[in-house]
Amino acid sequence: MVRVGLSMALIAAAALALPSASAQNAPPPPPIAIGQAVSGELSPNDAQRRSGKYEDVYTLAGRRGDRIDLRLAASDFDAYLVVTGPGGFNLSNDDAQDAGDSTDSALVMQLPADGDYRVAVTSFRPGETGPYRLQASVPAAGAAISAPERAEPIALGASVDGRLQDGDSRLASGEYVDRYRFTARRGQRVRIELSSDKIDTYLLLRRPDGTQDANDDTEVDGEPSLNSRIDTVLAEDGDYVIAATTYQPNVTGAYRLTLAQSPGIARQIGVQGGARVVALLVGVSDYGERTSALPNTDADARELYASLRGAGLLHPASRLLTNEEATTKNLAEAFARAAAAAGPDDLFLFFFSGHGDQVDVAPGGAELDGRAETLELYDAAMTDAQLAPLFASVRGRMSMLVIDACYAGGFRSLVDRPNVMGLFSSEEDLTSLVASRFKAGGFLSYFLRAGLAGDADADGDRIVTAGELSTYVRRRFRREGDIPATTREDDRNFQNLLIERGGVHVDDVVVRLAAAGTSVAAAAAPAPVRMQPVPVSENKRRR
Ligand SMILES: [Ca+2]
Ligand SMILES: [Ca+2]
Ligand SMILES: [Ca+2]
Ligand SMILES: [Ca+2]
Repeated sequence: MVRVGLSMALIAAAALALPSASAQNAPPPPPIAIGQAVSGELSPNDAQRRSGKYEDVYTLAGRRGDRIDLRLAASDFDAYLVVTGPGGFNLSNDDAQDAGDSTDSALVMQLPADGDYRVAVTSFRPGETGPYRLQASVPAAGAAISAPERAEPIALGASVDGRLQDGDSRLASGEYVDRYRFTARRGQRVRIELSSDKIDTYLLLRRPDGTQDANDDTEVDGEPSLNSRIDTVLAEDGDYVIAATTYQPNVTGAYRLTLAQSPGIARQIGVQGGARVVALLVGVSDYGERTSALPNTDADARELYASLRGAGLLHPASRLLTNEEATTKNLAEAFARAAAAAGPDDLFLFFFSGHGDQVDVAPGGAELDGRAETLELYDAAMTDAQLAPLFASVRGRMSMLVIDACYAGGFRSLVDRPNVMGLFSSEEDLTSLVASRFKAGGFLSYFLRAGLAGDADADGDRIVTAGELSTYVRRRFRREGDIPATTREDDRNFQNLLIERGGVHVDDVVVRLAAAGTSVAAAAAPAPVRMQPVPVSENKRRR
């Protein structure tokens, strides 16, 4: 985060307001110019690149022919500098060549065109934080201009027959390497294959922010082979570099490299988009005479319903039950209806936001703690043991259980068969807080809604996977800092999100979103998130 004066501080605060997935609406980054140095800090409140690296961005207004020496120094993290600009300009540096053992970064640039250049201060590894200093100066006379690594262009859909031979570049570890470059758009899925009948191939893909994918051996037609393949979604616009190399050093020989649009991976190909979410959404704020009311927990269910419908995801058999509608009888009927409707192409989503409680039972297999957890419906409590058979009656492609209530973790035992995933707002013995500052009943409700509407789609392929959703919700929780929670006996602790994926794979599809830019997706966009910290006391209501 930047701390070089008021205007920048405001911009940094505004940038926080955006979920990491929607930086396109961010205000313009602060400027940096030749002769200027800025001190800043990468922090968990910064925007995150797709890879999970934090970044601070500056704009450099450049003229064709300008020469600029950019230095990024940091002692708490391994600095990484990425500059992009007009005409596909793209230069990055990890460790400056003239800096010895230091991990500081440097670029000496000669700008090819007039225009705004984007200078991104980030780290070599995801998640690193700490203070830094970025300096822009006139290069020393005779300083070598940084050039992108030499790489042949390769087009999508092209195959290249090449040969690793004496005289080729080598990796630091001694393997010969040929490099190829291509430009991609965020969200594209590509398949890169490197094969040879002479050499044990090794394939590297370097992303625009310096992160790298690697593959040594892959199966070919179901048989093990020494050939290599990377099938991946490209999460950022920009220049990607493929390195075709070998497993062992000093090996030469012919190879074939193919860059193609990927048909997708098996566990995603058959999953349909559209109105495939059979949702049973329950939110209770008003408990009549039974117990205290809760703010916004009914709205949690209502807004999730509206968001799924706006995104074109909501199956017509879906049901919303709020307040006095949320009775045990209505819930059982709604489950029966969902069970009849949800087919093998559908995601079944059960969502509850309201009070949760615990009742004493004999300690044993199902309740090691001697307490059964309950959902507090409008008319009565429902224990995890009572909910389990209802939930189990619904079959679909995948079932998702989301409980935003005190002691929600007690419902994790319902994740007991394949293709079931659970998200619980707190551990089994701890309370969950009302998310006042988001005007939401619960944090989980709020983050789930934004995530399913598309914010969780980290790689931009219009699929929200189980892994993406888990990571998104966890990251959003982490930004809240420590949220106070207590046990039933008022022992103090913190609200820790619990996610049980059971047998659900990280790449399994939760929802397939409509194509980017369509109006239904725009209608489903969540309200902007306000991130100004508020005192915990405003937020202390528990559920
Ligand atoms: Ca570095
Ligand atoms: Ca290999
Ligand atoms: Ca329990
Ligand atoms: Ca995705």
